[in-house]
Amino acid sequence: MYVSVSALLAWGSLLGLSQAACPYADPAALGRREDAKSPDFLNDFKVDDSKGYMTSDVGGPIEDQFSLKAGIRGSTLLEDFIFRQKIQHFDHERVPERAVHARGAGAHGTFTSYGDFSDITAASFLGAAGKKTPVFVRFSTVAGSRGSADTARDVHGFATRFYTDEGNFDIVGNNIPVFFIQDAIRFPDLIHSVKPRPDNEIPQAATAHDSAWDFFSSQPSTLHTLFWAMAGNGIPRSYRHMDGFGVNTFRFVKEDGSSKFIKWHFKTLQGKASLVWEEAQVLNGKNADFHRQDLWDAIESGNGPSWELAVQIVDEEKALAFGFDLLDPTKIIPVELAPLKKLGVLKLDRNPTNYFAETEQIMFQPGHVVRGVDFSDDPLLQGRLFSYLDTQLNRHGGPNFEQLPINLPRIPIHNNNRDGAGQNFIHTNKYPYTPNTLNGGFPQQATRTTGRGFFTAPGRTVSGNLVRALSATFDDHWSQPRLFYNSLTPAEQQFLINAMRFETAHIQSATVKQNVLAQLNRVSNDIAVRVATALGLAAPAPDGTYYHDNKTAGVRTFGDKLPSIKTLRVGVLASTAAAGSVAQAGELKARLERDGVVVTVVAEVLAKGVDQTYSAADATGFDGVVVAEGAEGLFAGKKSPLFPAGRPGQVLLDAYRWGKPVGALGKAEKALKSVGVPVGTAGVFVEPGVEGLVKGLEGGLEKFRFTDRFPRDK
Ligand code: HDE
Repeated sequence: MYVSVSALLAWGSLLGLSQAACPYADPAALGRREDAKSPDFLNDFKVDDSKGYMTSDVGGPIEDQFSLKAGIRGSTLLEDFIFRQKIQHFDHERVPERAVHARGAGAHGTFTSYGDFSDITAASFLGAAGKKTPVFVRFSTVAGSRGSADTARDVHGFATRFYTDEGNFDIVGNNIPVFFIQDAIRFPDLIHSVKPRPDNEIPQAATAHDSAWDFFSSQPSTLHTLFWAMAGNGIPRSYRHMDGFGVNTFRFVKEDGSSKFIKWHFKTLQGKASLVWEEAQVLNGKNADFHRQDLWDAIESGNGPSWELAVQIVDEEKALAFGFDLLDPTKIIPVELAPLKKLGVLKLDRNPTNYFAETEQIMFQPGHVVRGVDFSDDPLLQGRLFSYLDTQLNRHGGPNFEQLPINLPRIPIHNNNRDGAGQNFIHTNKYPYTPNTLNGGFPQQATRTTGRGFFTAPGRTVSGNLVRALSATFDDHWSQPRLFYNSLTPAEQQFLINAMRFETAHIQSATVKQNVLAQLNRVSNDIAVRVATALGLAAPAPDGTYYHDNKTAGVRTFGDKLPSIKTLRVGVLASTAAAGSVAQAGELKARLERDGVVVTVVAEVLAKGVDQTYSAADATGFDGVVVAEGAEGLFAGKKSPLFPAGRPGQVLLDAYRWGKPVGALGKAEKALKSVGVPVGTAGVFVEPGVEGLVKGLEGGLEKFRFTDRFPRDK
């Protein structure tokens, strides 16, 4: 493996370093290859197969289409190293998938700091306005295996690697700001309870089963995260439309060694948006790749997503000042108590070249911190600091995975770690120990004052008796789920209730059902009653110990206008059999595309101006649906061998039922009527001309979902 000096120099400038200040300015100091062709660090590792002959792994040109046989009809020979090498490599292609977060997608981008934040942290990537740091982000679901569907209801991973000029820094976060448990030692129990049953490996990527709810209801620390997952946050519209959170409390450490507690936040600049459960379920079958496709397409079209990185900062003496413990990862700090301080913007703009080499082999660790960032004593975080490195040794099979191109820091590595499987570096130092005199004392020891040595908070102290227990300050599991629930719109509250009804209706055990109702009742008697009703059970009498009417901002996924409709998708339903229908759809498409909306014209057959057929189209693919004139005849029960019975009407009606804006041009209004879409209600747009329709429809896309269409208990 080689690292090119000119690639590093180019990274140096991306990192915001002047050529003179860049540590790679002296190629000799690096002793690595100097023939780089591109500023992309990873380019030096890429293999271009566009010319040349097929070779074996060791380089000789070969023919690999027939095995070597003893006679034309004879058996294959053991000496056929070409056959053996090819088959053997194939036999070893798979590595263990991640124990959790196996299903995911990632992309490259850049973080740009808004300013010099040395007044709060010594982290160099936050040290100057406009300073740029390359990043790679991987999004994921938690429970499903690598081949599971994207739109399973789940917590979603949001892991970010910053390739800073002082080493790699990872925020290994989620799209939900809290976690199910408070002590890392319970993580295997949590995961065993949500993963498929041990006997028949059912269900895949789902919590709607006995063991998950058995654990949730026996371990009420799960309730807060569970509430977020049962609301829209568990089924985001896309990775681009969700926030990210560091979850655990970390510390910012300043140059003088003083520190404060922080919580990391990534706020989506696309706006938060969620699917509704019925469409998420349909998507699980129709398009298991929905989220990865969305991210890929947005980046390919030049509309890569952005997030603002922010922190909540709290004095360490205030760890218990808010009525909960800042070391407890099941709690948010409501923004009313600690405002978000914005630090910079993260933009994703480049798709990976090779999924395995980049997205699969990236190894994030909460322990990848840089100067200026430190851990807290949060017992979940402490356990995470062990687990990621450990599981990665298993996945990679050896200790040198940090040398893989996607993991390699963009700065030189000097230490006395040696050998091991897959060692890529050729160390020239014959004295790999410290202290030494024979190598001139190198590599030198950096300290806080010499060589910008890495340090964790020098002031940290711990004391106390050894105990296997959690602090009583971690005991309240019910107030914050209630805070979350109180902060949702009534429609979202109903979605949450519906999700709980769906999940609990799958529970077989009467005991587990009763335990669930008892826990819900501690959050809210109203919730317990509404879930119990659907289960045909009586709810317990109110238990008001933790009831309150407080609310907080920023937790809901419905009810706020999206800041942009760019990249949202609209399906225009047309007919190739009706003169002018496809042309009118094309006119609407051209107009919407001027505003960045992605439009698919659907008709019976593929033809000029038609992007998709009815047989392959579905409302899950669109954020809004419009019928063009001439297509109305397809909705009145007309049968055709070209599409499944009723498909045009199904696309329109599903879009309506799932709360999406729908519409019709001119006489296509008939289509709405024939499938029962109530013309004249909110989010249903009928206009004679394209311009008028676009105005209404775009407002509808901004609103995203018309939640009044969903029936509510009250
Ligand atoms: Fe993880 N987690 N986790 N987790 N986690 C892993 O590490 C673990 C937790 C998160 O895209 C694993 O390399 C323990 C919280 C993400 O590659 C594993 C505990 C949060 C990813 C592991 C937690 C996360 C992982 C599996 C409780 C949000 C995917 C593969 C103490 C802050 C990163 C791997 C990627 C992955 C352990 C809890 C986020 C098994 C023991 C809290 C986003 O080591």
